[in-house]
Amino acid sequence: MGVVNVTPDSFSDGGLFLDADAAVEHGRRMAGEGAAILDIGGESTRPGAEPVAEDEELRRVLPVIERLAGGAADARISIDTTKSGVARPALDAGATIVNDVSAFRFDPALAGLVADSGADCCLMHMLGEPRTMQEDPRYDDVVSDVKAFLEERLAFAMDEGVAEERVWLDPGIGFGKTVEHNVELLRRLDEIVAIGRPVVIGTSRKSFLGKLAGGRDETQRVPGTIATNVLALERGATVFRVHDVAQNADALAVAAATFRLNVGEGAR
Ligand code: HH2
Repeated sequence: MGVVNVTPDSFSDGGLFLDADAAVEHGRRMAGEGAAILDIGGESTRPGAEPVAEDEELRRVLPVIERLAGGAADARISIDTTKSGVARPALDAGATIVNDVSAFRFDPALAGLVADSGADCCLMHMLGEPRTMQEDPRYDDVVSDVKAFLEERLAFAMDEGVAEERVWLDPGIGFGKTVEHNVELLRRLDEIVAIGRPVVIGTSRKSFLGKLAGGRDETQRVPGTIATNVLALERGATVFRVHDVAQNADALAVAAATFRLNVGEGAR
């Protein structure tokens, strides 16, 4: 899953793809590099971010979705939003996945929209909201707490009519988590996979990778991103949300071939 941030303020690529032509070209290139999904967002969720009004968010993403879904790229289109007022036109324009970092908490009506449209959805864990989530995050046990949250949100989605097989789950790396919380979630990701739904993982360029590697800035976090994605693959994740598609796709292809070989040998 390649990230297309049509925003002025995203944490690692804010402003680079605010222009629709640049965003479409970026999406087209990532699809060529192997992204099966393009995740298009018009609102930053970085720690401390202020909400973006619905009409502004729509103004940013809709022209990009129309062109990428309309044949500019050979990939499925995901709309990264928490608002049904943005998701509805995006789905009408050809998006087939709704990626909601609030897991239907901010706009519960989004669940019914997803149900009616037959789209897939990704429900992600976040502690509270972006504005305050990094202020002293605490858990009893981060993996058990995140797992319980995702199970509850899956049940809510199904109550609202979303088919179980349409739901993907994401532990929300960096969303109200310390470095230790992020590492623990990755180390025990198999416990989230055990819920039984596809697991999405989004570590790409995030600050904990910079801290663990001795203070790397956003542009220097590709090796750390790859390390976490290979570990997540081994623990059962199936969707990898990244900014640097070519490098991650190569690493995951090699890792996947190696894991398959191990499985085969074990079976003989
Ligand atoms: N992370 C970000 C945004 N959306 N969606 C899912 N499912 N999982 C994630 O980990 C995730 C996400 C944050 O990254 P980015 O879009 O690059 O930054 P910003 O929110 O500043 O635009």
